[in-house]
Amino acid sequence: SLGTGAGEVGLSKEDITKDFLHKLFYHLGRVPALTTSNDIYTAMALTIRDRALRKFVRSIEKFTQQDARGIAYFSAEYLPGPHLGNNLLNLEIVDETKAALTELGLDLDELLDEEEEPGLGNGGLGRLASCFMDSLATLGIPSIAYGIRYEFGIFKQEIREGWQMETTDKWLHNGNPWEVMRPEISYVVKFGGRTEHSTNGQNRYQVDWLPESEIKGTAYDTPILGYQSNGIIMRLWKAEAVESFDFSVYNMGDYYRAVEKKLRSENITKVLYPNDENLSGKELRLKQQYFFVSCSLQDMINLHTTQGRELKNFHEKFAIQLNDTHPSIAVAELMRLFVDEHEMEWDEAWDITRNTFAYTNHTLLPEALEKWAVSLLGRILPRHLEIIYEINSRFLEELRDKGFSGDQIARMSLIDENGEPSVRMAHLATVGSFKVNGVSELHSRLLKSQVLNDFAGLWPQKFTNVTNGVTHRRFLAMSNPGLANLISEKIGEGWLTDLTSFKELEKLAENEDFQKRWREVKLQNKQALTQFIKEQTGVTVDPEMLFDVQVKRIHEYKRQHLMVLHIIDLYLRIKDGKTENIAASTFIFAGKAAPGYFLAKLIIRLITAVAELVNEDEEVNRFIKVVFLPNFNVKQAQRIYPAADLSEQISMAGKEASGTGNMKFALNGALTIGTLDGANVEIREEVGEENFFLFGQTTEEIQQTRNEGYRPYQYYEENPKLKKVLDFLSSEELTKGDTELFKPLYHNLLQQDPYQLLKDFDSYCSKKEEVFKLWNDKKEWTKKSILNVARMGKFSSDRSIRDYCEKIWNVKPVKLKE
Ligand code: 26W
Repeated sequence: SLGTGAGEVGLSKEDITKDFLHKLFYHLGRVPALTTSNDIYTAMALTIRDRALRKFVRSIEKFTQQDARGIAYFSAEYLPGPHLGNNLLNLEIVDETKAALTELGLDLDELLDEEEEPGLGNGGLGRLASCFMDSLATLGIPSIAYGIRYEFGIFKQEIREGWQMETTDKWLHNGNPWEVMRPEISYVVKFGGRTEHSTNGQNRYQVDWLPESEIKGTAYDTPILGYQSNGIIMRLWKAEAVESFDFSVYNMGDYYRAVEKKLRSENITKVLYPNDENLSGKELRLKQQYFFVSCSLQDMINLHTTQGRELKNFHEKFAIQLNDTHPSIAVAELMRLFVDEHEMEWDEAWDITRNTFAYTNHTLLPEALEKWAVSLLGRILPRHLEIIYEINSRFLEELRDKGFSGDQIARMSLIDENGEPSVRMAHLATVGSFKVNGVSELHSRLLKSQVLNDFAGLWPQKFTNVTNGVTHRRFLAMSNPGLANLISEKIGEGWLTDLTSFKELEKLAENEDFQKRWREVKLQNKQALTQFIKEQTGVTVDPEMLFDVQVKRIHEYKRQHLMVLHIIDLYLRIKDGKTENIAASTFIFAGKAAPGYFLAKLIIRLITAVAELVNEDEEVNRFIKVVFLPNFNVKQAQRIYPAADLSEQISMAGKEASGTGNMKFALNGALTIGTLDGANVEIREEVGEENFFLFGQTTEEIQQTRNEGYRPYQYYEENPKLKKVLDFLSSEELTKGDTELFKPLYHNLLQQDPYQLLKDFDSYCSKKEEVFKLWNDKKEWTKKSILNVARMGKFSSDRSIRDYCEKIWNVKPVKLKE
């Protein structure tokens, strides 16, 4: 027997040094004198991965052996960010590793800089999934994170002549030391073809799916550690060709055709679709979704049955959380596996299925609600379409029995018959789940009153809220060590596992010494960002200025251009010599635009045009500077949040489901200027309205404005300041002669203004005046900053996960220390 296998991997400085040199020599075949910085990073990553593996290697077995219910998180996206620093923190060996490297004449920060992050997500939804993994691991909840191992993640963004350019993200080009390939864990997934219905020997109605093609999915496991705790597994599937007869010796003549087929199979997990909040209806995307869902469900059934358990207990052993509708085809797939492949009766299978899934909705935007054309779905997944029809006909029957009207039934149907018939995935997820949740109080309320209103009437108990959270370990302890150390010095380190203990900082909010040190930390962080900005953009900024920041995906509803309108107003004022009430500010933007989203790309172009104008004008750049940092990602975000003074959360009310950047900024001591949207509402409630810059219409007021027949042109005509700012969009000065450049934005705002920027403009500008005023009162500003941090306890993802445990999964967090 191999026994327990490997010997111990120690955590002392000496152990780390020894293993590091060992990896460098035996794994990479290098001697210390002849290494590249990537070799050094890789050797250290492998050294730390061994220690991570040590923690998680038994967690899959534990997962199935234990009696409690395990959680499978299904998400098409993850954004874990760099692993090395976080793993060091979680293993509590930052100092040891630093010391080991220093002795070798190496620098930990340089190593951390080498790591290329897995960009396996678009934005908020993917990052939330990764924050949840951190908390699940820390809280010791048996769980698996299933997803897709995209070979190319979210594109890299470059700025050329002011425009966004996309290049492919070859994140695997130097190998990936954090993952373990599991060739023995693989499943076959079918596509296309037709079904055959028959009655078999035992008189059982049997459906066989005769697919057109088959693809193999192989597991790649990455350990995700918790703080002072074991880890969980992120299991991502990669598509490969099955070793079918195509590859057998009998078919040598067709070798090239076989290879082509293999290449086509591997396409499925090649690239992440870079659209957020806008569905493209692409066949390959449906295939990706089905592929990862089928592999994951087969894996779970395999884990379950190899433990000798019966499928009728499946829902007692597992809850599956659907991260938006992207994995919602799982409802039909689990039914197919139960009924067709495991010969379960429909009613029993449906019962188990509905008690297994829970669905999180992340958006109310109509253009983001997934629908698949019946024709496409039927061609790729013919059996699933039949199953969806069967689920639907039984569901609509139930509605008829309950006396629902024809209109209501048409609205609730899983099939949308308006125009091209399509499957409404949110309805499938809702019908197939035991709980449905939104991601902030406001969003959950709107979900019930708008998008899923009829369903909330039918099943009020099914609907609940779990407000998002963020891991304060990555987004404070790791990325803002200055502030973390200052806080720990005052209240100890208990906050690492209990963010509510930050309450104790309240009593220090007016302490002048503490305030001074608080400001020193912020200034240091701003100096570091200043240097980064210089490296990335060539722009020199002054860390003494107010750092006013908006970083997130570029989208009209998020209203980056509202911030730009205000900057233009400042520019015009400065040019007019009216500089009295302006606090010297650096405006920082970052974020990617979906490659096919023209107006979003034009907003980036607008920011870069304003930046160029402002930064080069000696008269103006003493007062304001504007920066667009290219290629926003987790790694960059970790540099930005600690250095921000003001956080811009200015979406049109009712559109941002939650936001999570808002939490990361406030956690790092930025004050927020924001609308009553998403989790802003709850942040303001927690930090106190006097410590939050609120502006703009409420969701209800927005609705009312629209109902009354909103005419943006009227605001343009009646407000001379706004008119000047908007007209400036086509000035020679801004456009360098290309006066047509921003016309599409200009017309959009004057004619439709779907996100009511013009209506909220005045309210935003006057709030900015208050910001400037407060900025000049250092003590008051610092006090509010401290109070913001002190009152962020609610927004740890540990709290979110505890809420999921209690309100949805019905499991108890039990932290198993090793
Ligand atoms: C079909 C294309 C598509 C792709 C991704 C549609 C929608 C998405 C995501 C749901 C977009 C997303 O990331 N939503 C964000 O989710 C965060 C986590 O809950 C919230 O904080 C953000 O408000 C929400 O926009």
